[in-house]
Amino acid sequence: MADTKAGFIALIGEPNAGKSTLLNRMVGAKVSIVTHKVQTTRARIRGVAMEGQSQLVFVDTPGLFRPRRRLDRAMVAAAWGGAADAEIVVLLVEAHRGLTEGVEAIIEALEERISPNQKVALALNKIDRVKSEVLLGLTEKLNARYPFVETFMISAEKGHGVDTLRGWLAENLPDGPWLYPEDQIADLPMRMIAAEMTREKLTLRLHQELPYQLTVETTNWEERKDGSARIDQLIYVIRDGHKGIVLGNKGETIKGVSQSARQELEEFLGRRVHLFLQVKVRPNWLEESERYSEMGLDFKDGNS
Ligand SMILES: Nc1nc2c(ncn2[C@@H]2O[C@H](COP(=O)(O)OP(=O)(O)OP(=O)(O)O)[C@@H](O)[C@H]2O)c(=O)[nH]1
Ligand SMILES: [Mg+2]
Repeated sequence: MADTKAGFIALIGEPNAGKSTLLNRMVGAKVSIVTHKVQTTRARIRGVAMEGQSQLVFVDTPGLFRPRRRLDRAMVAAAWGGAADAEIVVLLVEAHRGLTEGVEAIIEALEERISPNQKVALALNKIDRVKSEVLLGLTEKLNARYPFVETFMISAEKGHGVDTLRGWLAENLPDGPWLYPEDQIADLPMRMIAAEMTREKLTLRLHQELPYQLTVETTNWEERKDGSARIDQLIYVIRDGHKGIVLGNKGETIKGVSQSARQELEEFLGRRVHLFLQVKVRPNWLEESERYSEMGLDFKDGNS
């Protein structure tokens, strides 16, 4: 077809800005996990949306922040890598927080990293949380700081302004053939999506630093004759004490996590799932390259 368009659109921003929420809304399915906590997304996650003759390949990225650990550095590198590959970069800024130090740092980095053939748009997100009067001032302030090609005011969660953004993105992608089959919505192995679903439930239930000190891997996936799937997953934690907390009193916590992850997996797959979770203490997993490749990250990116 002659008049098709396609390309990559990277969603970048501070942790918690709403990037994954926006990706899921654009795609119309939950392919990237979402929590109220910062640093939920750890690797690049691609989701595909169609708009007329355009194919929009959204790239959800980890939030950009000042990294401390190897994992943090690998996450931030993955985010900038996503931006580097994109035709269009959308910077999400939380409307109720405005031009924070974190956003300022991202803009400074953008000035160095963006090439002239890339377009950078601004999306003020969470507009449902502010009075509309503040939006104009914020738009002016941010555009004085960086020459965004366009500014959008959206609520990724409620859906306000998202159609306008999608339409503009579709128009502004380069001409070219589609990059994925028309019916594909995600570009992530199913075993990884499944591990992420469990990690989401763990992150929602566990407090303080614990969600940042564990990782989940799918170790086995078995299709059964009755149409159901048996999925085995390992949760790596760094301390004995953490294992106890993840299991919870009489195994209550892990049971709750397993139930809600299983329900979501069943919805996603449209069939029955038997989910088996095991917790393993591995004090050094944050320094093991295999854990990074399982997450879709480059271990070397974490070198300081
Ligand atoms: N009120 C409101 N909340 C939103 C909106 N968009 C996202 N959120 C909430 O903001 C929180 C963070 O959303 P995420 O999509 O996980 O944010 P993220 O940018 O992917 O975060 P990281 O992966 O940690 O970088 C969640 O609690 C969302 O429900 C919005 O438009 N309005
Ligand atoms: Mg995210």
